[in-house]
Amino acid sequence: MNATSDAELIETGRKVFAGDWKFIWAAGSIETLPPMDGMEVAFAGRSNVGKSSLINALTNRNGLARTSHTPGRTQELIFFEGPPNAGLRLVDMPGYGYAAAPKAKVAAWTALIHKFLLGRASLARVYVLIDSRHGFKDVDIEILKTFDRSAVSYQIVLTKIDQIKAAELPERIAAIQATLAKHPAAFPDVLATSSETGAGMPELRAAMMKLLRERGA
Ligand SMILES: Nc1nc2c(ncn2[C@@H]2O[C@H](COP(=O)(O)OP(=O)(O)O)[C@@H](O)[C@H]2O)c(=O)[nH]1
Ligand SMILES: [Mg+2]
Repeated sequence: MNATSDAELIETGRKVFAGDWKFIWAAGSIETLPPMDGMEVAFAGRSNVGKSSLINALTNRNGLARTSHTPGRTQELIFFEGPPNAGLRLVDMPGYGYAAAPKAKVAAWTALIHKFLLGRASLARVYVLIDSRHGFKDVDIEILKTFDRSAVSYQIVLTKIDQIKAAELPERIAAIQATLAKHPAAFPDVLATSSETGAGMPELRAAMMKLLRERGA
């Protein structure tokens, strides 16, 4: 892609995310999902990785997705919808890897997510959030395997890059990419973000605009 269309996608993304974003639906089971409409992108990651903060930063809304200091609380798929005509929804997935979660709960999470990923034609991509300070944990790798078995492409988004030294970022990204080479469903580019400083938000918004275009929206 050339620089002109990059700039154009960033500007389109800025406009779409400057619009009105609202909560539309919460689903605790596969039977209670909202009817498919437009394109959806979902955000997955360990509890506390910064999913809710990222959705707030993307939409410039502090309280849109509740951020919580109590990990592992949300056990629902939460849907947010952008301005009319944008045709875009964001899905906040329940966090995984909460240390105190009982095995049955983990199994229920995996089953819900697996069904969601298999049956959701409107779902264009899953952004898998990874804390830039910690990189991949074993539980993340387990989740990547779940995603590999699904029909949906996924991409890694590093969070909280304001918490690491700028000089460390390239090696963190290289380490992630080395692991991704073993996961064919993974999109090879890694997005580096901070909800605190806003770093990476224009690029992430633009990436969604690109997906919308590829879908012919
Ligand atoms: N420094 C910093 N802290 C962040 C960032 N994103 C999230 N946090 C903090 O990390 C904690 C968990 O964030 P939250 O969005 O609730 O994570 P979730 O469980 O994945 O939804 C909160 O205390 C946030 O303020 C970031 O980009 N930089
Ligand atoms: Mg959250």
